[in-house]
Amino acid sequence: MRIIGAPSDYGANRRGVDMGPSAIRYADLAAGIEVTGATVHDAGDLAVPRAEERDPDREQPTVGKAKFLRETREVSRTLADAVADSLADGEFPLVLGGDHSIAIGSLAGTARDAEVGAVWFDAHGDFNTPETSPSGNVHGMPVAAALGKGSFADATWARADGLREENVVFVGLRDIDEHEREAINESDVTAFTMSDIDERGISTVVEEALDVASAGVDGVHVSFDLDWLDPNEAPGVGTPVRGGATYREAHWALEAVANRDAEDGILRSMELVEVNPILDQSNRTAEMAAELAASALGKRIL
Ligand code: EXY
Ligand code: MN
Ligand code: MN
Ligand code: MN
Repeated sequence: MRIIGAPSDYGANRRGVDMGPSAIRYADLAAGIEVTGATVHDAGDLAVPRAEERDPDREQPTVGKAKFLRETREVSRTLADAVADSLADGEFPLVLGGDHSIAIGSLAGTARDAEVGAVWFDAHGDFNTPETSPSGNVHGMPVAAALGKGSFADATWARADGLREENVVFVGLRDIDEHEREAINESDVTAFTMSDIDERGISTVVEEALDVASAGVDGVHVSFDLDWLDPNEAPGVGTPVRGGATYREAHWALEAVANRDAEDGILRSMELVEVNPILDQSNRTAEMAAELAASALGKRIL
C-alpha cells in the first residue's frame, strides 16, 4: 500500500489541519499497518501551492461563495494524479488529510478509470455547493463537487468521472444545512444518520452501507472524516459535533470494511481527513486515525 500526504487546509475554517499528515505518521501509522502484513510505501506529502496572500478572513473573489477555489483546484489535480498513479502501480492508496476538500482529488483519481462507490463516514454531508454553502469552506462541498452539483457542473477538474451517485453512501450524519438537506433528499445517494445507528446498530448500518456502495462497481472508496467520531474520542477536528460514533463503533465499521474486502476485494482507496493537531493537546485524534487505518487494512484483535 502507498501513503500519500495531502497537507492542505484551503477548504477548512481553522488553521492547522495541514499538519494532519505529520501528526498521523507520528502516531505510528506505518507500524500499525505493517502488523497486517502489508508493505508500506510512504510517498511523502504533495506539494501544496501557497496562496498569493493569506487574507486573514480568508475571503477571496471566487465563483459563488467558495474560498481558495484556485488553490483547491491545484491540490485536487495533483492528488488525483497521485492516487491514479498509485493504483496504476498496483499499490493501495491511503491518503492523509488535510481538510475534507482533498477528497475532490482522491475521488477524481480513484474514479478516473473505474466505476466506483464511496462510503462517507462523516458528521456532515459535505454536499453544499458555492451557491448553498453557509461558510464558503470547500471542505463542506466535496461530494457535491465530485458529482457535479450546482456550479460544480462546470468544474471539470472536480468531477469524479466513474463515481456513481447511487453508490455513494453517508454513514453517521448529524449536522446538515437546510439547502444541503434538500439536495441530499433529492439525490440518489443513500444516507444513514446517527439516529439510524442508534436505532439499528452499527453492524446493520455498515453492512447495508457496504452492500449499497459496492453494488455493481469495480471498487469502493472509503472517505473517513475523523469528526464522525464523538468529540470526546476525536477532539482535534475543525468542526466537532456532539453525539458521534464511539471508539468501538468506528473500529467495528472499518473492521467490517476489511472483512468485506477480504471476501470481495472491494476496497479500492481510502482517506483519513480533518485531523487538526493544534486543536488536540494529546495527539489522540491522530492516534485514532492511525489505529483506524490498521483496522481498515485488516488488523484483528485475535
Ligand atoms: N455544512 C457546513 C458548511 O458547509 O460550512 C460545515 C461543513 C463541515 C465540513 C467538514 C469536513 O466535514
Ligand atoms: Mn467531511
Ligand atoms: Mn465532517
Ligand atoms: Mn483489496
